[in-house]
Amino acid sequence: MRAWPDPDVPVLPGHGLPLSLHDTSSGAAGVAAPGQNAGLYVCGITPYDATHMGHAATYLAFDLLVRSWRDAGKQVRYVQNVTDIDDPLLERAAATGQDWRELADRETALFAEDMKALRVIPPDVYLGAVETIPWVVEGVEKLLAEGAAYRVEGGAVDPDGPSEPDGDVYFDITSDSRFGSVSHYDEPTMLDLFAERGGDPGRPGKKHPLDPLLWRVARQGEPSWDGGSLGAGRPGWHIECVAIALKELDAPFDVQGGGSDLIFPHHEMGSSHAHVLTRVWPYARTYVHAGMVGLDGEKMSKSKGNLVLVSKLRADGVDPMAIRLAVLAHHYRCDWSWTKHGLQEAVERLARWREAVSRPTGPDATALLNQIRRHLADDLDAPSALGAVDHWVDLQRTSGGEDPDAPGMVTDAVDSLLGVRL
Ligand code: 5CA
Ligand code: ZN
Repeated sequence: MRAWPDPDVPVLPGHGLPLSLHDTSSGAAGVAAPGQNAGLYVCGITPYDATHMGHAATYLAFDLLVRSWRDAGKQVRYVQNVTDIDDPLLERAAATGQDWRELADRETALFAEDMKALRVIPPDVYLGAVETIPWVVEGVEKLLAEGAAYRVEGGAVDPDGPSEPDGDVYFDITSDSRFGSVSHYDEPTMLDLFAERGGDPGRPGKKHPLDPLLWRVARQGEPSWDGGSLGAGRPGWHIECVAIALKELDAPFDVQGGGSDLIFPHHEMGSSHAHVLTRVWPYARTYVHAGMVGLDGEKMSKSKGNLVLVSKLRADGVDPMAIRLAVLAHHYRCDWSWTKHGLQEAVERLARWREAVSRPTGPDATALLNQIRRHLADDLDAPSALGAVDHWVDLQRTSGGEDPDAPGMVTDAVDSLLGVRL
């Protein structure tokens, strides 16, 4: 799958600092990727609807990470998937009378346009679930051979419902001694979240209600692919990301990222699948989760329909750099709500910054560059980095300065580290 083009990223004088990140699994902050190389896997979109501000905020958080890592001289290998086959996609396609492939292609292309407009650095490896099905089949066959997976018999799930075929494959969560080590949730919480986020706790024949689907055998009217010894079918969700990550990154890799709605079950199950498959633990050294973005106090989600779309704002003529600033005004780990007021503040901030750097000289900006780097190295504290730029801009607007290099240095620092082109 082709990602979107790379934005230009100015190279800055000096270099960035070791970057500390909060790890969901340990609950503590620590330097992520202490070596020369950094491996990053960020869970990608399920393309059944357009990119909303919540998705954008999550990808902008990891964009800041990639920018800071690169600034610190690291070789970054960034992998992202597209869940281009899954229940929500088929359900939306059926409800709206579209072909599921056309829906996925259209929304994936729109996402790329949004990411490009927001100057998000694309992943180095960008793969769809459909194009990596043989890797999933290989993984599920291995889990079966290890005794960590089992086939479920068919039959009616509820008396009035359709009869399910034999052979869906499920993961046995008790096969992983470390199950629970990512989220640390108790079982009632896990059961609630599992049911809410795509799991099927009530499926008859499972050994444990939390056991997740690995391979869904073909049903009438559903797309399916060759599954080797598994029979024709399609992948479960968690194994999709594990199969891609284990092929494209060495386990353990540095950061597994996504929104906080992926802590459980998605990243918990991924960790367990990978532990059994590789015997290596942890799967990712650091689990990084972005907070949930809402609209007027409610979680923004496709199913609730309360979406603020990046593409709609762009079509309304909002400068993508203002969208970026509106998002970066919130720490990535916070839950927050999108508001018109927040966007208006970002529009005004952008105008102030642009005016300040358009002058031929300004106050020395070396200290500002160091401050931006320091704030970002402290768990990607973008709001404080924006505050540091505000401070330089205020100085420029009140007393000005004589340094002819300063406006250019501020422009480059804001572009390179915050992705905001002035
Ligand atoms: N395809 C899977 C991941 S493998 C998926 O969760 N897709 S998604 O389209 O639902 O979400 C894409 C990314 O946006 C995920 O990292 C998810 O955690 C994040 N996300 C979804 N909703 C929000 C929200 N309201 N606020 C912040 N991030 C969100
Ligand atoms: Zn994922």
